[in-house]
Amino acid sequence: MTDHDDGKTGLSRRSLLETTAKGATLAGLAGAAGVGVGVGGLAGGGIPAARAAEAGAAGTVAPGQLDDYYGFWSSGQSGEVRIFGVPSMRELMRIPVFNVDSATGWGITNESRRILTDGLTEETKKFLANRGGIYTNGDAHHPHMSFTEGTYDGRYLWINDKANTRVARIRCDVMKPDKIIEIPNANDIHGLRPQKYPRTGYVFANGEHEAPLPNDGRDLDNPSAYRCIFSAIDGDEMTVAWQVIVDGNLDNCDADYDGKYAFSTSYNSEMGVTMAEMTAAEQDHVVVFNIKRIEEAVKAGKATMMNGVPVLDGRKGSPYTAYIPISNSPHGCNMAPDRIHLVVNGKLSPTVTVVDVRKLDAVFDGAEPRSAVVAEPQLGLGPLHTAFDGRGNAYTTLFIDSQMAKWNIATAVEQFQGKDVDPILEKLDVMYQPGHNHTSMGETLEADGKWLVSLNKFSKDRFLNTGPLKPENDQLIDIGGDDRPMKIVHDGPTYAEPHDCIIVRADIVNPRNTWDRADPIFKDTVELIKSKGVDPENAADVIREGNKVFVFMTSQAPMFSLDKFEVNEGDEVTIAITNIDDVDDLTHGLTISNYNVVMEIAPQATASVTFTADRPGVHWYYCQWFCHALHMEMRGRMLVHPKAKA
Ligand code: CUK
Ligand code: CUA
Repeated sequence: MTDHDDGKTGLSRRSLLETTAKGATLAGLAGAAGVGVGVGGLAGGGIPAARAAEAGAAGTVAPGQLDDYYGFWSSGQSGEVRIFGVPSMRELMRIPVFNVDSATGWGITNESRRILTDGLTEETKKFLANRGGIYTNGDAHHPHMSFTEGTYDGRYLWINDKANTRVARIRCDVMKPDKIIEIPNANDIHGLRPQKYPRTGYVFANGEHEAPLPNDGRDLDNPSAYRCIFSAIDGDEMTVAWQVIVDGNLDNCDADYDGKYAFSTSYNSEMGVTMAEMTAAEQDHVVVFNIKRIEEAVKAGKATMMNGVPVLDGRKGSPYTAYIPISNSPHGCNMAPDRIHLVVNGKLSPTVTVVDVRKLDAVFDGAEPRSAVVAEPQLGLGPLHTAFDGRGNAYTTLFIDSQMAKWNIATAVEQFQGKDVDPILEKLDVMYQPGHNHTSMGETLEADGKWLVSLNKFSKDRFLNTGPLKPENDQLIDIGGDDRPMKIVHDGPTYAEPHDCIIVRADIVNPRNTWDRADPIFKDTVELIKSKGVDPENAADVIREGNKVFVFMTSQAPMFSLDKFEVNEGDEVTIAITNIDDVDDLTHGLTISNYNVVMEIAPQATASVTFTADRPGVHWYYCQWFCHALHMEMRGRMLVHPKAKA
């Protein structure tokens, strides 16, 4: 469906361009074969411009056709993960993670609340006890997939929560989070990347904000006692394996392709707390973590246990870390798929700094840290993040210039050695102020150099005015080959605020169509139902135990197995429903009117919710997921008897 070596339509870009005169077939082809063929050009060839634009706006994939890639987008302060199709840029699904969701009941159902609370510290549980028991916001920046031997393996996604210092794991077989953990000792997890080799393995996570350790109310005006912490999470167990205290704060991170090093940028090596202090030094740094030395030290018992986690002191001079000076306030940190070059993006400096990771062993043996720097091309104003095409080129977002700079890594190295060459190949205007960018498979050894997404922070005039709050603009760029320029083929307005995304070949991701009845996410609920002597798949039971009432039902289009039940005011009611439909896409739901209760029950799932029946009266419960011609009729009544008046 794309114009790159298209196996499906058999149409090449060239053959399409040659048929431009045949306007009638083109409208179809533009959709089927991709706007990458240049809709603007085709419009001149006989299709009305509006029609061509429509083909473009509809995306590069025709209705009914599937995308080549899954895109996993973060959503910043919305707290969720979004699944896109690439190259159509169609939003396929949302995965609630750190937010509370009105459609699925995430944050309301017992199953989701278990996942949202199991990984919290006792101190946080206490803090949340009279605040509804869960955090209701999150700030999700960096979604990244599990790796095996340098490429995505389709098992999991991880995502950080900068707002409440958490890391979530999403199971890619069902596209739901199954573990969310709070990271002790650290503050405000920002940068997050999985280990690429030999597998994930570790998930590296940066605590961005430095704070007193322990953070118990001391030291407001003694920032020299503030600490910043780098964490390695065991991605299989979802526990923190070890932590390292660093100098400076931590921003973004990445890992190498050899399993030896992880890297984190620091924009505040000064450990300043005011803007003037944070930007004072000419040089900040990237910290290199020596994974083997850290593991050995932890094993040898050299770490201090803090809140159950072994913590090493990796401040300057320690054997566990190296600090490579980088010009003022670096931000993104991106490992190239050539396995050699790490690109550190300057932000306040117009340069990116390229580190040759093969030179890091020598640095750990005492060589000057800057001896690992092999290039420092000047790209433009505000370099934030870099992506790669697997052909030796890099693409760096320039926030202030509103541009994407394409440059060649080898040429940048030659320039650094004194040759009179210019590594910049091309600059493309993007709309406007790009933060992250990402190429198809670009953070893996299988980077394929087909598509580039620019996540722009401002859309300004690109869309109909939505009032003072405007969408961001995620633009899809056809990288093309090295023989033709980059081309923006799609404008994608998005709600707050995708910071980062990954683009994964579709064959790597293989979600289920219906739930496995033995799934661990609702195992506790199934056991609860069985413990009361009820078969979840044939349930139509109301069981009272004191003031606790259990209501067990099934759903099968278009009926719940109970069309009414009665409880007393003040009862603690648990409703558990098993969706016995096993037809693809036949999701039911339960909403209880005027009760703040909602849940999604996808095919073969069991879901449950617990609430206090403190509002007397007849309350309809209904299925909120359109499931059948008689969907409106899929409802029942809960009667809450009022307490006898004294
Ligand atoms: S950060 Cu937002 S644009 Cu959180 Cu990766 Cu750079
Ligand atoms: Cu079941 Cu609508």
